Amino acid sequence: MNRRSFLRGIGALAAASQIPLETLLASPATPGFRFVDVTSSAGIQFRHNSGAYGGKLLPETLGSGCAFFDYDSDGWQDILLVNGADWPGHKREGSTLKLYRNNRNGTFSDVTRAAGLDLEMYGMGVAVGDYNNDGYPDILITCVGQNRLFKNTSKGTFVDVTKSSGLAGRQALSTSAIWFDFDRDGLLDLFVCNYVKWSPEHDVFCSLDGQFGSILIAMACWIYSSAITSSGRPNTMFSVALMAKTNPIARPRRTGVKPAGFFIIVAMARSKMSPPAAAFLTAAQNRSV
Ligand SMILES: [Ca+2]
Ligand SMILES: [Ca+2]
Ligand SMILES: [Ca+2]
Repeated sequence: MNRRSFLRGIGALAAASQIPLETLLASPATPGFRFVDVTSSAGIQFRHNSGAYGGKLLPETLGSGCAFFDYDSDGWQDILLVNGADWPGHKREGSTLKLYRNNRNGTFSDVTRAAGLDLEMYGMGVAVGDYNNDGYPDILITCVGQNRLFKNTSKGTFVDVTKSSGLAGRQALSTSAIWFDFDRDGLLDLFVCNYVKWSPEHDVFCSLDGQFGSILIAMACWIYSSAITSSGRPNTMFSVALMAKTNPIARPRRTGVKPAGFFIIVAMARSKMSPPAAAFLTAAQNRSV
């Protein structure tokens, strides 16, 4: 139910019951539970760094994601927090991902450095999946620039396999990603969502009066199908299988900026894909227009 439907329903209920609308809206909800902020007492000390220095760059308004996952397979959920970074030429504090290990008593310990994840990158999101089927979850960090894939060594550490996995050499503003078995071969494949073609040089300031503005161009999403080699590393069998028709997604108007972005996803080789793959593409196309 969206907000409009909710308010319409509340209005109808008020009219039918003759209870003033203000009274209904003011009534406290009783979901039967409540949340308590335990961030500090749990040992989580994390501050997101957007890198903002006054340039008001687009990625500063996005990100970043986080994940609950059991990286050491001890049966207790651990926490990974994605971080941004300082922009080139505006170095200030330095910031990295943060991995917190569950101490099994309501507290967490920062194990970022011990896990080999004390790395700086402008992260957007994270997708967790055991791509090599060894029972230990691996992580893909979507970034501004180069996305990063980290393989879980099963010894409490991660190694960067971005290059050996075939994911290197692609710069983008990637937002979210998902692991799923694209072709039902038992091995997780990877779908990466990209936002728009962006660089600091092309980040034009938009004003509400329409005097300054830019047109952002949607960027193709990527899909990777992996096969595990004898070394346990994934092999990218094919990469770009989708293309996005470029569209202007934001225009300055005199009354403000109206986001009107959408992707039109087209299968480039639909006829060569398995029925599940073609069905996925059809669904993606239907939902994205
Ligand atoms: Ca754990
Ligand atoms: Ca794994
Ligand atoms: Ca697969």
